[in-house]
Amino acid sequence: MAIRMDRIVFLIIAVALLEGATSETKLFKVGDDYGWRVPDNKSYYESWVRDKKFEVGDSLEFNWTGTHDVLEVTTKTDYDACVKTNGTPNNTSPVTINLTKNGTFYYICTIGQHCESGQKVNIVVENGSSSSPPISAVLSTITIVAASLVHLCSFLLY
Ligand SMILES: [Cu+2]
Repeated sequence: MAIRMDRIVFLIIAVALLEGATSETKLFKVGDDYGWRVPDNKSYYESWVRDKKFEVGDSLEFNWTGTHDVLEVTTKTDYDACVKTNGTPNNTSPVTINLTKNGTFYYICTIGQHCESGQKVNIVVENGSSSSPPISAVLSTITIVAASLVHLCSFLLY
């Protein structure tokens, strides 16, 4: 029985942590410690984005040394083609961008051929409170499992 009680305590802590995590806003350092630069691997930023979940209220921070900038482009066409002439790039590191609404957002570096070499990132922002069924689903599953274990324990105890 001791083992089962341990598991229940663990699950309750897990639920509490998950609930805490979902309500916090996050600051994403683009590229993490790698920063914002011409990547050795052209798909570096694509891979960086893959395991991230961006929500309204979060922010992005672009950090670099040397000569780079950040330009938000508004269409996938401009992003794919590295069109650098629509808008004014921000060239003072760090650049912090607050994610204030849902949608897909595109950022490129306009220096030289940096964008063509993979210094570009596109992120999808989803509203955490209304449109995140995966996390809610995980939470309710864990809650159900915890409740079942409590029920099972009391059944076995008496
Ligand atoms: Cu650059």
